[in-house]
Amino acid sequence: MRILAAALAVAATLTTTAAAWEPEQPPSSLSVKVRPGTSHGTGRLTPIAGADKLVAPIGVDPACPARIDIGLRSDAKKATYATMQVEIDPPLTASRSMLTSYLPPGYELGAKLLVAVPPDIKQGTYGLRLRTPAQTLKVPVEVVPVDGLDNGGNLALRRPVTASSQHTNANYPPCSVADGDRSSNGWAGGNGWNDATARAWPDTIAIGLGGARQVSRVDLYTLDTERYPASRHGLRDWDVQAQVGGQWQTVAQVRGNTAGTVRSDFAPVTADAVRIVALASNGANDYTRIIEVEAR
Ligand SMILES: [Ca+2]
Repeated sequence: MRILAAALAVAATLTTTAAAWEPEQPPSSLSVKVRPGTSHGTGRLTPIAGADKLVAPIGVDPACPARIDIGLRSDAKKATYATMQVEIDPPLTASRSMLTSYLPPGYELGAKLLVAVPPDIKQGTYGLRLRTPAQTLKVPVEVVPVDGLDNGGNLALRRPVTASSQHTNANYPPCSVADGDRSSNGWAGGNGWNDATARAWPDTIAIGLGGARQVSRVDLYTLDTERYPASRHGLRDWDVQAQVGGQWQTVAQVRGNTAGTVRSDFAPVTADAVRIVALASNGANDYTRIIEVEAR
């Protein structure tokens, strides 16, 4: 019986811990990862990038800069101390000027690179260069106003975001729900909003649409990973609202959700902004956690 009691005490402790779950401290968006890769056998250090170009919008919240995966693969025959220089054309600035680590052959070194765009910059194509002693990889950076973005029909992309609260940890900025990245894998790295008021509801987050636009659909991406499934850490209940003629109207309601992505369709309205009124989250029912909100 004593063993059972001890087990129950442990279970109770775990439950308490879950209820008080705090967003884990981020590894920081500037952290560097070393992981096994595949050597191409060239005997050199090869710069790599997660995309063949970076689109960097002008005039967005500095808390949500443009970002791209960068890295370095060791195709060397032996373990080596690998270094890559990161150069960017001014007036753009990058979050690091160098990537460096000890690397066994066939291993990759990776990091997120954040690129800040000053508001008075000229539209155009700028250069980002990733240099190893053997090779330079050039990644064009297309600097465009938000109105010039290819938004795939998502009227909320890179528009201004206002939230009812902001977590003291700067890695959960409200603007991250309109940064174009729907993946929960960026959680705690600047890619999703976590509100600041545990177990207090409602929480709201609103996104301007850059003018009056016809809207008939809103997609919400809540936190949903293997470690933090939506059924435990995601948003459960919310209203979708549209700002029509200066007034907020509820256009859709979601209740009892356990999925990572929810699409709400409604009769078309002409709105300046859309808003999520969060009413409850799953499991611990503690915080609102939203990765992305899209409007069409
Ligand atoms: Ca996002």
